[in-house]
Amino acid sequence: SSEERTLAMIKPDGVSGNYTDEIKRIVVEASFNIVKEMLTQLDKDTASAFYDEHSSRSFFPHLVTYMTSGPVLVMVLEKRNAVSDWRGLIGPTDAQKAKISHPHSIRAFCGKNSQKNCVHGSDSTSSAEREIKFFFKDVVSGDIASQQHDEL
Ligand code: YYY
Ligand code: MG
Repeated sequence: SSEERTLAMIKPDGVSGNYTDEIKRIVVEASFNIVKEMLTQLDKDTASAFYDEHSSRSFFPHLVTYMTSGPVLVMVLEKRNAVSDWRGLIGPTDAQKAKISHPHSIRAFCGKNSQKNCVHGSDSTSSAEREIKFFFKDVVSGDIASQQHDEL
């Protein structure tokens, strides 16, 4: 099929700021199917491994502290062009810049700055595959019929 999957996450400031319902409304309205979802609290090792590509950056320790500061909602989203469509919906990394350049984006709406930017989205189909496996080891690519929609 032409369906594609991406890994989305509502970060700690998004969950604690009560943006979950509004973000999920945007997700459904944009015709994504929520294949899987999990409310979880990242520990230091998990957050560090998830963002391993940034481990040498100066912001990395702060990023890990932030990502472990409260619960996150991890979702597998599915639709045609899910990876690029979700990146388009969330907007640029820096939420302050998003408010100017992409005022209707999710990060403009609920993000604070380049760290507390409310949501995550995989940046490529290969990243999506890695990140989906990272959180949902049982999700087999393309095997839609066997997926369960976990209610919180
Ligand atoms: O993919 P995306 O989340 O838009 O940005 P990345 O450049 O991959 O950075 C990942 C993550 O790192 C970002 O969402 C927040 C954090 N971060 C930061 O805290 N400070 C920066 N200057 C850049 C990124
Ligand atoms: Mg990224």
